Amino acid sequence: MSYTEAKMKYAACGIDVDAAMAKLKNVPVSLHCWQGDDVRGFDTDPTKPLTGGIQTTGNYPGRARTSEELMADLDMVLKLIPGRPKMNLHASYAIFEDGEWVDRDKLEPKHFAKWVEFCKKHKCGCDFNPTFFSHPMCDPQTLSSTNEKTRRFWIEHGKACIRISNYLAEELGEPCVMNIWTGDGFKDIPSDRMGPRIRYKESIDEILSEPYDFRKVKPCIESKVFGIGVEAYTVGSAEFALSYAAMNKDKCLPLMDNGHYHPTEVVSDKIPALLAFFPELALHVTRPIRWDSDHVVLFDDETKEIAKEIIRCGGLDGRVNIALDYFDASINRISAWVVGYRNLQKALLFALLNNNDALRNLQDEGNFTELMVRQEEMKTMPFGEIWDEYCRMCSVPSDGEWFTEVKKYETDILTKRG
Ligand code: RNT
Ligand code: ZN
Repeated sequence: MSYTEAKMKYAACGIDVDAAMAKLKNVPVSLHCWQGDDVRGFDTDPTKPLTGGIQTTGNYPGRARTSEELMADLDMVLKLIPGRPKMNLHASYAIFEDGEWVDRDKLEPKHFAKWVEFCKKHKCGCDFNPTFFSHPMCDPQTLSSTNEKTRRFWIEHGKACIRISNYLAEELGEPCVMNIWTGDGFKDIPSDRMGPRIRYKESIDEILSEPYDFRKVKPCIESKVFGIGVEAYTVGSAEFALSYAAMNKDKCLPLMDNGHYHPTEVVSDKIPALLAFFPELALHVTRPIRWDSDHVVLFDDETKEIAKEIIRCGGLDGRVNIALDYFDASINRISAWVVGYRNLQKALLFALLNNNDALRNLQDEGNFTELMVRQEEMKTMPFGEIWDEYCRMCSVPSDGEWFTEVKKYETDILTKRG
């Protein structure tokens, strides 16, 4: 079947394929820098393990060890993904020059000047994240620590990150979503569940007291259910994060990571629930297998359902800030990046290719028989043809073409890294 025939099939269902592709092409979706180096960053000893309850597994060759290597890898990734990527950096990816080094509480915009250059080259905006993990000042708590020195250090880090986010937004002319996530919590049953949460709350209050224009810098509060080593109690739980965001709607957004809920809960269902109250929210799209395992995003049912809800709720018009968040060290890292990003694009395009008004009407009329029939029919529409055309339109290789380029890059570059 040709693209034209496929397009006609969609048109017969009342779906405008051109409009769908044109829409998606302009939606920013954040590409997380941390898939390229197993979340290690450049500001601490690279031989130290990851902390904060997150974990990468695998030692596939070719991990980026320097900012130059990471940027070279990202150059490659950006050639292979359609749509409108936005960079997403962690504070630990600061680039120090001429032997300079400062700790996280002293970071400045200039430490991200090279990244601004990189984003300008790629004509993309940039999101940001304070890094409250994998650092000697984690005691192991950060913003909820009882040690005032520790807590101050991390508050100062958060404030520095607001200033850096502001710099990124100003330089790149696109809002910067700044996500606050900590791994604070306990391995075993605590005797005080409230104290850490009060301290966490007060710390975030202090961070957000740093001046910023909320239209340009968008701090987010990400919740979590548990992490490795903090199985019994998470300070920034779902209720904590959501309540904080709800009580401070003029200052921050809630962020949902779909790996951070109990296994039968789905973020797709939470999107409209939150959008009934919040003008805007943020997402980390990932793939949990049994737990927050951060596997590469696939073109699977829940990813499709998340995409559908984003679209049905008008999320593509600025209400939903979409980002990827996963890290697999057991396969070619560039391929991991590209597969996940392309799959999220696929899911969004697939979701755009629905006659949502007609389907909503069937539900509203109580016509559940036809609703089921129509929804099932959409699953075997000639989506592949439209996807190929979208890739052509975005001047990136189609499925079946891009992997050859990654394999060549692996042979020429990645295997030569020690
Ligand atoms: C961890 C959170 C958090 C991190 C990144 C690196 O469980 O999902 O978003 O993955 O900040
Ligand atoms: Zn996340």
